[in-house]
Amino acid sequence: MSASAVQSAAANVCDAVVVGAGFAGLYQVHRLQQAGYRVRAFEKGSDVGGTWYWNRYPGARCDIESICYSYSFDEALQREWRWPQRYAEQPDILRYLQHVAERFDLRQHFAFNTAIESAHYDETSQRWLVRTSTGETISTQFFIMATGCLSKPLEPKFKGLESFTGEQYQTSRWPHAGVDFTGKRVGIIGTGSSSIQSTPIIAKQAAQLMVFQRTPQFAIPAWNRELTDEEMRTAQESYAELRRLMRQSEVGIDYESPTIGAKEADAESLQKQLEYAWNRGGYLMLAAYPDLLTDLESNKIVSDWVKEKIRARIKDPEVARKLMPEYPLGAKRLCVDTNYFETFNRDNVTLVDLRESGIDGFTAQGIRLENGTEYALDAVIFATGFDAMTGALLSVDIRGKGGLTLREKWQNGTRNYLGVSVAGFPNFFTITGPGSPSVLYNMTASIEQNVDFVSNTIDHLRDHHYASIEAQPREELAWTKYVDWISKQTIYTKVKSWYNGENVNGKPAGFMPYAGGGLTYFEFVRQAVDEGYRGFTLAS
Ligand code: N01
Repeated sequence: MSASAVQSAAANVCDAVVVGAGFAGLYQVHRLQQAGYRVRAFEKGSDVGGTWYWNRYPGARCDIESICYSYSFDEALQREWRWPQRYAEQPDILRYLQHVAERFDLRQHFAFNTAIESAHYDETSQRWLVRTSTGETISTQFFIMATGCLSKPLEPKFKGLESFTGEQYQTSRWPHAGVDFTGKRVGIIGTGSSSIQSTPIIAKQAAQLMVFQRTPQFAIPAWNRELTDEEMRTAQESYAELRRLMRQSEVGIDYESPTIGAKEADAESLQKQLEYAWNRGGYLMLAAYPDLLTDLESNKIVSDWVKEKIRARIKDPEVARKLMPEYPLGAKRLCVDTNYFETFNRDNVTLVDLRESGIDGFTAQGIRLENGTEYALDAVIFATGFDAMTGALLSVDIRGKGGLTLREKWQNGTRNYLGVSVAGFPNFFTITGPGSPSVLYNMTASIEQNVDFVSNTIDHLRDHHYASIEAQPREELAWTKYVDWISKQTIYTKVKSWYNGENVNGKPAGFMPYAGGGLTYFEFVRQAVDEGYRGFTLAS
């Protein structure tokens, strides 16, 4: 064998393959390479960033306050980074992740512009054979999907779309150079977070904007603003305490909430508390009362109050009626906005209510509704969402013991243990898998805790000379049933949403994230570890 063949064969044998270069993949690679493992990492995009690499639409920003939306693992990193705004916008978050990649020299471990096509477990060698889109095959002991929850966009499927002669964009695949809509008639389909963030900005630029709405959404003002030097300095100096408080909460952020439910509050204190929550803004509205996500009566009190606030932002009562959400506040992912509802007061913005007549399809000139109404467009934007939580995992041909595919295993719904491990798929980990709190928790904080779990587990196997770990089928079933049961104690199951897969045709319905709270979840994980990896099989 030539020297270069030996070198390339060595590169194709490693301890761990990590997929994804977002918050999860970057930290996972950092932890493993710090501990001396041979790591290969792969990313479909041309650089680091994950969600924040792809979602470059105008107005994209996080809905968790910036100072909480960052890594906690390195004190110097958190002390040196300065967030410009209360809610960081996409370019700042991307800059942060690029900074992290440079600071810890992580890019050297990644192959960019490279997708993972398959990962097959070989029972004889107890290793995964991972194949890439560039034709490489890698043999690895551990296979880690750090692919995020909202990384597989739904492809727009509309009759006649191929005949449309205007420009087409997707919020989750926005051109890096940006788009100039000046003077154009623009249509945006969808009214989830991506649309709610981009609509006000596009409306200011376009000649006309038509917003095609199938389901009206709740959005709470972000009250975004610049962070002062003083605020940032205080945060930097007290990060240790802030992180401790974040980890003590069920959602991974530091907030206060009253101890009584909304339905127990008297009228005066209710009004005061709701105004307070509204003025804190954004996602913190859900912390107005502790029972909003579990008690429909309490939720209705607050939902009705929020609807009045929304109504007051819209001048035309008929437009306001059409924009009014009809489901419990927070049951679909709560949107955080800046001037969304006010945008419908502009003369160049039209709300098209698809509940009156749905989209029939596209013509060469634009969109035609089922009732025959046509909207001429120069450009259309699809803000139509994602195959959430499982989309990215199932887009890889993952096969465990006996050649069983993950898709077959999950054909009737997701099954795993603690959201991280799947029975029959040894040494395979998901960082933000279904069955973990992920999107119901501060993502950066849940990622860090699960990466720590995976990294510590790999260390444990190495130190105790085990070759593999996998979930036990009985514990997996118990966890899956528990995740389902706990979701039914909440209002999340009262409406169709991407949380329960009902936005994707043919996807098995079932609430995917763990809804019992992050604090509780991480305690389950800790206990399982303390009890010698209870629920897992460790094999030599
Ligand atoms: O996607 P969505 P998103 N015809 O699924 C509509 C995160 N995120 O990209 O509700 C007409 O929420 C669909 O209608 P309906 C955040 O977690 C975070 O906006 O299914 N309409 C809906 O209105 C968020 O929740 C931030 O009836 C169609 C919209 O398209 C998640 O990503 C920012 C349609 C899809 O909304 C997803 O948000 C952005 C059709 N055929 C995103 N198909 C932050 O702030 C779909 N729709 C951090």
